[in-house]
Amino acid sequence: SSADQPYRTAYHFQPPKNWMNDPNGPMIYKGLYHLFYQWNPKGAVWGNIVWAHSTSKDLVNWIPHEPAIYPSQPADMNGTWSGSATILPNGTPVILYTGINPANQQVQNIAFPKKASDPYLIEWVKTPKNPLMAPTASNMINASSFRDPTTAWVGPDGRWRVIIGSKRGRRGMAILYRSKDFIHWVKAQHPLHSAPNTGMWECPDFFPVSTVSPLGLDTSSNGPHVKHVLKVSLDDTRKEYYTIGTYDPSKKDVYTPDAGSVEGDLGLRFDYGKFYASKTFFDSAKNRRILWGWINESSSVEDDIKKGWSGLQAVPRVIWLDKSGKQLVQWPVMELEKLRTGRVDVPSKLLRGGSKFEVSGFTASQADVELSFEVKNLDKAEKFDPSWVKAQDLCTQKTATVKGGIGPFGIMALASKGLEEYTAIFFRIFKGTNNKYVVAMCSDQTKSSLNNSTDKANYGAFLDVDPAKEKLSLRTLIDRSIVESFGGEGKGCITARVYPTKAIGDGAHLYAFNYGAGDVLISSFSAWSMKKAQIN
Ligand code: DQQ
Repeated sequence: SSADQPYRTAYHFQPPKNWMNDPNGPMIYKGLYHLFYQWNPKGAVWGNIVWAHSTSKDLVNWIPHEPAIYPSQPADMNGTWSGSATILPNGTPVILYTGINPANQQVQNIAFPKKASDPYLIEWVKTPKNPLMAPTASNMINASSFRDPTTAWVGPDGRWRVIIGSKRGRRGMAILYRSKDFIHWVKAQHPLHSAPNTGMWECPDFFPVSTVSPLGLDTSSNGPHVKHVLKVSLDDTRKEYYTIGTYDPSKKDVYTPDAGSVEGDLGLRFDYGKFYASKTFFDSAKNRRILWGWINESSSVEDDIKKGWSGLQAVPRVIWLDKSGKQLVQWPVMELEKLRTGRVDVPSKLLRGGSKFEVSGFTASQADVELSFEVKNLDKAEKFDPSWVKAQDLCTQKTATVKGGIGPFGIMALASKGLEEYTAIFFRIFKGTNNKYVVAMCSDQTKSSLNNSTDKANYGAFLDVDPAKEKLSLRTLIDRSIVESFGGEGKGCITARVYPTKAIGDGAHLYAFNYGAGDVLISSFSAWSMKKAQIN
């Protein structure tokens, strides 16, 4: 019941029990959305991994199926790890995934639907030809760092391409393979891309984005008005980064990040909080690209075992290239709004420096909150200290109660009545150089729980928004133990896991606050209770 399980979520994807990590093989097939995921059938910690499977008509409500892929042949006897689905030109899907063989080497395998006429794709079969790609004495591939094939794409020469995450020494790389028939794969001489000092690249994702439209593109699309995105998950830091660049399969068949793009831990991120092993797919029904990402626990392993589960998926997010061409933007799929109920609106109001107020009348433990601020007078903004290279450092130093010039202003979610507990999501505005303002978005977990065994690290993102000309918007999805925030219309996303002990159920409240010296205007503020979705 929800009383003994206050941290289980109501509208985030979760298995009924046990450990879950990476999203695998997301796709749409015959009008049904499929999500597979790394799952431990035996417990709440990582191990015994199979591909669990669920399907959905709307990306909100999900029904569970039997695991689709599990160890069953020599090429995957010791593990069925992450991978991706590709829809072939004849419309049928195939899955490439990483198997762990009897020598504990990482190899790439294929699985086919047993009955392509079944929209649920319940049964999957493998070929005795597996593995299709493997480390050998001559190909120089590191057998313990060769995993997570992407969705494959076709070049103008008709050949398939796929990348697999790897490293050589400390150089992270995306090894490229090509194939004419999807069965015989030949390693390309050059990786699609690599970068020094980034370590193992897990779960690479490579996809095209349009420079002229927010609509998504099928993975093989290329040509004018198309840029490419390469995302990698860094095993060393358990953080992801992406670059935007160019890719022409008819020329060198390598990906080149745009000049000035940053590789590694200071690079751009889909999410500046907890978010890992993410993967996109092209939704051909609605012409959008959708991002899935795994949200790990911040609780102790002991607590995970006690509650009997570990891991969530972030809500599926539409992802597209920002008008600036310099970053991606994300927004929760609109289907999620079906769960909104009991809307509460706060009329536009001035939030004076040093004040706060409660917004009530909705279920604050399970909510969708959307608001925007306008700052008419930025005179009080403090000077930006350029040593704050990472917004996370700034947000760690300046928590929600540290007074500033303009900001902190934002919301306190999952707050107990006496504010012994709260998770604050807020903005600070600084004066930068060249008369430009620097906007930081923070998610402050330091007071999120009276339980001291949870990880309360703070997160931060710089937002490419000009507060002198634009509104500063925030949307936060609150779902019992997850606080998933979208700042600047989706330019900065931060996801946090929190485990309040008082701010649960009716004990949860929501406040708007401004602890800066300057006043800010709340120009819009709506909050909804969120209904429970039917998930697994
Ligand atoms: N998880 C999988 C691997 C992948 C890692 C194993 C990333 O395939 O590299 O469960 O979280």
